[in-house]
Amino acid sequence: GETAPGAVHVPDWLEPARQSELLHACREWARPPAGLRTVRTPGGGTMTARQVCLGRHWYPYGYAPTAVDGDGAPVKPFPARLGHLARRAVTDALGAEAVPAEPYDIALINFYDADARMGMHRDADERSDAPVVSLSLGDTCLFRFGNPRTRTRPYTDVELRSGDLFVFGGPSRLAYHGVPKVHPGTAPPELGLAGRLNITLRVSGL
Ligand code: MD5
Ligand code: FE
Repeated sequence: GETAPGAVHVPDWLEPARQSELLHACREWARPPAGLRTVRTPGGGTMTARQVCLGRHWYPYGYAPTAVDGDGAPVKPFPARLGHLARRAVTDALGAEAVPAEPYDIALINFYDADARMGMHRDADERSDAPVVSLSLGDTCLFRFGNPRTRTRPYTDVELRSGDLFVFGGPSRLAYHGVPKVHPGTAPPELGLAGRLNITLRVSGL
């Protein structure tokens, strides 16, 4: 359903077998070099969700070709199949006319354990207004979708579950959002994941 203009939640978009495949791939991508790392913020804090990047390395606040705040190795390439997945996701959520002309070229994968959170923020480091595609695996979380003007209310709270798709396009592309809570032990048992994983697919415009 449409949470706000351009923000569309599609529950159960990934069938269980595709969730397992994607989880397996994420575990491979998380291995060194340029694997999973803790993100340090300019203020001296650390993000509680750990992250791995494909295509380009995100660090606060920009993109680099190497894991500049990790081991410095070149970032793993963005797999063509994630580009196909992104275009299919945008088509299903927003319609074929919303699929951008530029290729999807970045994946950011966030791993949340039971205590991880993500504070309210905007994703403004891309030089493209192409929709962001978000895929969730594992534990259910409380996702807080805000508004493009302020970090505060009004916001809409949505539960994101394993297999859910969320696409952020149009006026929702620059909305504030965050993950205030992960619900431990709520992942589908057959998936074999303790915690939550979120994959975002993006167009860098670089
Ligand atoms: C997550 N990730 O669950 C979320 C899902 C991030 C991040 O926030 O920056 O890696 S992506 C949610 C998102 C992306 C782009 C725009 C909007 C939400 N939005 O306008 O609400 O780990
Ligand atoms: Fe974000």
